[in-house]
Amino acid sequence: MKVITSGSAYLDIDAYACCIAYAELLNLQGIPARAVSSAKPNASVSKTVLGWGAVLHDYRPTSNDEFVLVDVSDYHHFDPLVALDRVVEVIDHHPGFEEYWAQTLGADADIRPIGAAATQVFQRWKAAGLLSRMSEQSAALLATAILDNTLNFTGQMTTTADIDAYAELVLHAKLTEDWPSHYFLECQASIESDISAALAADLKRMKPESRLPEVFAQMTVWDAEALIEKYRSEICRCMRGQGDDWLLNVICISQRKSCLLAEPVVSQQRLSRLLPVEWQAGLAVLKPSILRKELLSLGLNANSGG
Ligand SMILES: [Mn+2]
Repeated sequence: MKVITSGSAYLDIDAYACCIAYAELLNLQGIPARAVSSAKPNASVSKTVLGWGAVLHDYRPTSNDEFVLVDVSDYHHFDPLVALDRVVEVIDHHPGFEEYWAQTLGADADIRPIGAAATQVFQRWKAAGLLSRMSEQSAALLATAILDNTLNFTGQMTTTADIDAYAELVLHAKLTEDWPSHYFLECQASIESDISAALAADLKRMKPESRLPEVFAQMTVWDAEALIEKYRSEICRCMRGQGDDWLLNVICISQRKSCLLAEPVVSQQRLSRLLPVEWQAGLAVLKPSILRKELLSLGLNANSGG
């Protein structure tokens, strides 16, 4: 049995879509596979998305299981059910562990800079010539994962492969033209209904070599300024509870920018050392928007002298 799984902290729409759609492809190819996760979906897996009815599978571990990791390659953050020595394939678009997996798995590690891991999974379907047999749910999940991870195609990691994959998937899934705005507004409503849960659901602890604030939360919404204005004190209270070096990146889809919120001066300084940032009362705006993994690349490159 191949167990398709992802990270330990939370499951975003990209990880969720990749687990389900890749397990479906392998099963169609006669390779027994299950989409499994011990982590809970975060706000990016919206009510409408959950309503499509695609689900993760139950899992009873056996010692013969092999693991396929999607949308994660840092083995410190693997789902706890993973046995590291039985990882047979990695599909990911986060930087930092390319070399390790190239040495361990060779061609079975597919880690590259691309907007969404969902695009990589789409390409597997395409290469297998099985796209016409993909379920509508999987097509809708992969399409939505591409929207989310590319920030509606405004993110700096967006490639033409992401745009092409979305175009094909959206037809197959029969999604309407207003799906992007509908989706992102729905995510914002869900975030606003429980701010502290939304923060916890996309919060990472960064290592010192990342040069980033130790506690780094991120959320993607339609209107970032409205959210920060309305919920700033609650956000700061939650973040202070996580440590004294923290940053929140609120990605604003409608205005294609990032609103950074960091009250600790030390956290503001970390960012300012990596890129030009103008802080005003703990707030800074970056245009175009930037993703945590893009900032991580900046920090790691700064270390290697690049
Ligand atoms: Mn992703």
